[in-house]
Amino acid sequence: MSDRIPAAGELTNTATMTSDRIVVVQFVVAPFAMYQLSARVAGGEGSIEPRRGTYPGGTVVELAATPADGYHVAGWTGTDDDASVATSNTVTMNGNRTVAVKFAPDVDCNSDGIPDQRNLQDGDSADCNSNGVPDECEPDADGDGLIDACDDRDDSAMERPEVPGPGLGLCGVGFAETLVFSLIALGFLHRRVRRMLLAGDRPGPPKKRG
Ligand SMILES: [Ca+2]
Ligand SMILES: [Ca+2]
Ligand SMILES: [Ca+2]
Ligand SMILES: [Ca+2]
Repeated sequence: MSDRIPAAGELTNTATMTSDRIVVVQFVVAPFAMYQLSARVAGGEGSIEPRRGTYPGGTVVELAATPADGYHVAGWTGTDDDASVATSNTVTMNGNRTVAVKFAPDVDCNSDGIPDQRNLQDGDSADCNSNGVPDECEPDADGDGLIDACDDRDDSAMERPEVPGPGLGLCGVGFAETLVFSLIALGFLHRRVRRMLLAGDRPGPPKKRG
């Protein structure tokens, strides 16, 4: 027998050895917490399972959303991953939980006949800013193929380097062009000099005798 009867949950006690003592401790199974889940569809156009339930603390409950035809998952609240736009999600029951899924009508902004959400899920479209809109549908002001939301450089103001015009100097034209031009000029000069020399050899008009 101990010196005193402990309160429930108390972990220490004493036994004063003034005589033989027999001490007994008793354990009981602690009651574990049970929590309530309530799940709903915000705004309709589909369903969610399970709708409700009672679970031991720490249970990870699988959630499955089923959108109506022509709708897709637009977002979740109260789940382990509210950023998800997938039809499945989880909620960890560390307390009473209320979760909701929201559906939105399918959009086909890139006009390929396939809902854009599926384009993104299938990897046929990129979504660099993670807004659920295929990037080919978003503005690209400078036309470099990178949408404005993901483009940190405006290339529209950049001027293309000027193409040099034809010139006589080596800085304006290439070496080959300069060489060809020089040869043509040399040929022309050669012909000119030759004509001048030939003209000098010709006999002049006969001189009149005085
Ligand atoms: Ca599409
Ligand atoms: Ca996007
Ligand atoms: Ca751009
Ligand atoms: Ca750019």
